Amino acid sequence: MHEMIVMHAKLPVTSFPYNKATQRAIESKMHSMGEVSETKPGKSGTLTVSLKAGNYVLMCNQPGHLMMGMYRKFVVTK
Ligand SMILES: [Cu+2]
Repeated sequence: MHEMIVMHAKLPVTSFPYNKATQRAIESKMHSMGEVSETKPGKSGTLTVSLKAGNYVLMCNQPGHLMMGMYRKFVVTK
């Protein structure tokens, strides 16, 4: 399973608050803009968000997935 979270984040992913035991970013210490929760293989989900200009990361926070590289940084400009 995977999930997709839109996170407002200026820090690099390697500096995110992180729980090594669960191998997940600590979402309560971050600023999520919305997410598509755990989705099974072959299934899809949708999410609509309004984003102000800034730095964001689209990421999966299933155990280990973030640090395996399952994210993409993007910038919203005016
Ligand atoms: Cu994943």
